[in-house]
Amino acid sequence: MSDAPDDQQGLTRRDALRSVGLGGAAFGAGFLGGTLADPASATAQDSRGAVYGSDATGPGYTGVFDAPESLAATALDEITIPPPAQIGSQSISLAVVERHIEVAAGQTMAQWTFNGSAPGPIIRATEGDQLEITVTNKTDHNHNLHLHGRHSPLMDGWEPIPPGGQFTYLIEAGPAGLHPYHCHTMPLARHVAKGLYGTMIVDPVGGRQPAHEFVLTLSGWDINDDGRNEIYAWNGVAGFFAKYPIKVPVGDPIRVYVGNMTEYDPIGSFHLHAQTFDVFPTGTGSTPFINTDTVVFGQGERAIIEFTLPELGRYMFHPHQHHMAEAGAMGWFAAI
Ligand SMILES: [Cu+2]
Repeated sequence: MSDAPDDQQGLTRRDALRSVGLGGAAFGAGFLGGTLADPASATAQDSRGAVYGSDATGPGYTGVFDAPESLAATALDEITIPPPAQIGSQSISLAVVERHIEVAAGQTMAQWTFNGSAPGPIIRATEGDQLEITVTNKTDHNHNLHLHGRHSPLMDGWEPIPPGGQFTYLIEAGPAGLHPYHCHTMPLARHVAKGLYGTMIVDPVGGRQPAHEFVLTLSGWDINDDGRNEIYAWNGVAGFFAKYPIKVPVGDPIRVYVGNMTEYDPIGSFHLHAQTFDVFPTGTGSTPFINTDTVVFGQGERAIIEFTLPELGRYMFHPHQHHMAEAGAMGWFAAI
C-alpha cells in the first residue's frame, strides 16, 4: 500500500526543479566551472558545469554494485546537502510510505521510507527551538518516530502509530549536534534496515563557522530479507558518490555530518584517503576529539567532521570495513 510516487518519478521531478534553479544552492558558485587535476578523467561536463569524468573511479575501482543508470548527478542533493540553518519554531510533516527503490544498478528493493526516500529528509534546527513533527503512517504496518538527542520522554516515539494513524511529536531541539531519527517499532532492526531513518542537525545558537556542508549516512540493504546486508551505500544508493564525486573547492572548509544507520553489522566507519579531519563525536562539542583519517561508528553513532582538501584531485572515502566498500559504499570528494 502506498501513495508514494513510483520508483524514480520523485527523483525526476526533483531534478526538474533543480534545473530551474530551486534547491542545491549550497553547492554555490564556487563549484561551477572548475577543472580536475587529472585531465585523463575529465571527459564530461556535469549539471553544475564542472568538467568531470564519468569514469571518475578509474580502472580497478568498479564495485560489486554500481549506481543505477537512471540517476542524475543531482538525484541525492536533497538528502546530501543540508538546508540552510533554520532559526525559530518549525512544523515538519513526515509520511511513512512504502516504495520500490533501485538501490544499485539492477537491484530494486521494497523500502519503508519517510517521505519517499531512504535516508529520509534532513531536519535542521537551532538548539532550543520548538519542533512540531507530525508523522502520518500511510502503510499497513505499525511505525513511529524516535529522535536521538534530548526531549521529553512523553515524546520519545516508541509507541506505535497504527496504519492510517498520525501523531505529532513536540520536541525542543537539542543539544546542538548531530542526531539521527528512526522508526522504533518492533522488530526494530527490520524497521530501520528497510529504510526508516534520517538525520537531524541541531545548530548551536549563533551557528557554526561557514563551510561547505554535506550529510553522509552509511547503511546496508538486505535485499533478499535474510537478515544480512548484501549492499552498502552512502545516502542509500550504492556507488553513487563513486560515480558522482562530491565536488568541493580546493582549500575551502568542509563539514560533513557522518552517521551510521547500518543494521545487522555492528561496526561501520568513515575513512578518508590523502587527508585527515577533525572529529566532533555526536557533534556536541566545540573542541575536536581527535584528528584522524578514520572514525569508527557503532550502530546509530555519528560525528561531525571538518577538513580542507589542499590540492586538486580526488580523495577517496569508504568504510574501513572493506566488504562494505566493495559492495557499494565507495565514494570520492573531488577538490576542484
Ligand atoms: Cu517502522
